[in-house]
Amino acid sequence: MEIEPLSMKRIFLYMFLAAVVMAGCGSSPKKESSAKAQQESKVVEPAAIVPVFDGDSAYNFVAAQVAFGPRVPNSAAHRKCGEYLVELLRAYGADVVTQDVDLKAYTGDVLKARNIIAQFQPEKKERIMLFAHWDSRPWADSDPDKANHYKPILGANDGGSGVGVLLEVARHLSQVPTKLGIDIILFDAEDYGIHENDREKYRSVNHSWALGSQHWAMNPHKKGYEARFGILLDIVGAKGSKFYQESYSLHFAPNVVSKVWEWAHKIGYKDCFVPEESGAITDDHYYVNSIYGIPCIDIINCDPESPNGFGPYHHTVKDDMDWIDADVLKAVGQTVLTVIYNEK
Ligand code: AHN
Ligand code: ZN
Repeated sequence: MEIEPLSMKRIFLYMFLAAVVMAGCGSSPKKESSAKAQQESKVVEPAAIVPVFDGDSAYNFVAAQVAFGPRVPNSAAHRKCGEYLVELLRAYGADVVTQDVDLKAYTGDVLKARNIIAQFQPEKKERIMLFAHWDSRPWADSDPDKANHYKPILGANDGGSGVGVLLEVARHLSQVPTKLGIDIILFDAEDYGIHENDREKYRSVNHSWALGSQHWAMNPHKKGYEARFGILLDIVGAKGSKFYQESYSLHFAPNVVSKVWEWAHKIGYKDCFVPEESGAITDDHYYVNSIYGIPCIDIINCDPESPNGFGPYHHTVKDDMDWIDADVLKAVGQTVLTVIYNEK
């Protein structure tokens, strides 16, 4: 019997959908189905081939960053991790440039910061920007134990998870090109914002967070740089994560929010991509939107019920690998891959 090409494509599409729906969002992976998905490493959609995102690989990329220790600007761990990220992205075939810059923290401290820009298919004019922050917070100022309030955080989830997902995306970009050019930008010094105990003393200070992205937005790596849209991944790895639609994202880039949540739902991640508005979060995307003008969104786990608005690990010494769930990384990463491989 002959099978006509379209129905063959359909069969692959259904196999793929079945695989992701079974994996669910934050459920433990079914060994057999994920092995099967691996075998079929390419997924055929009517319009696009979307690679299968490997949650375990992303998990390992998070662990690799955490193994350096807290990536606090001016520390040896920070510098070494920066080198690791540049080398890895180069090994994946990206044209990598860095912005090495002294940024002034609200404390007056000078941070030896580095934004890392990995350009895939740099010759293409039509581009998508994917970004995350790679530094970790110098202080666990939300820790339940006061004795930890001046200790640095490991930032497995806060920082590490977004970068881990993007490194796994980069691995796929090295194997299967997208129609558009992709820029993966890892911003530095996102998490040096005002310490809880300094709120009063520095109440007139604004814009203490996201220093690396503010610098980039005022000094892009290429003159006249343009991208169709951008997606920021921040705090995307914790068990049981829910991703609400963040308010600045809805304000600046409502179409991008719709596109991303629609794809997430289509491929089976309804449970964690909740189509409801959360609050506004001052994060790297705020500055890329408001200063530079690229419409971009923030995929970020927040918890409206918790005292600091995020999960219980947030800005505590417990932001470690124990919180990281490969299935959550997969839900986010597969959604991002589906979005970027479908863009033409
Ligand atoms: C503020 O708390 C103002 N912004 C949160 C952005 C953030 C911190 N993302 C990670 N850590
Ligand atoms: Zn943080």
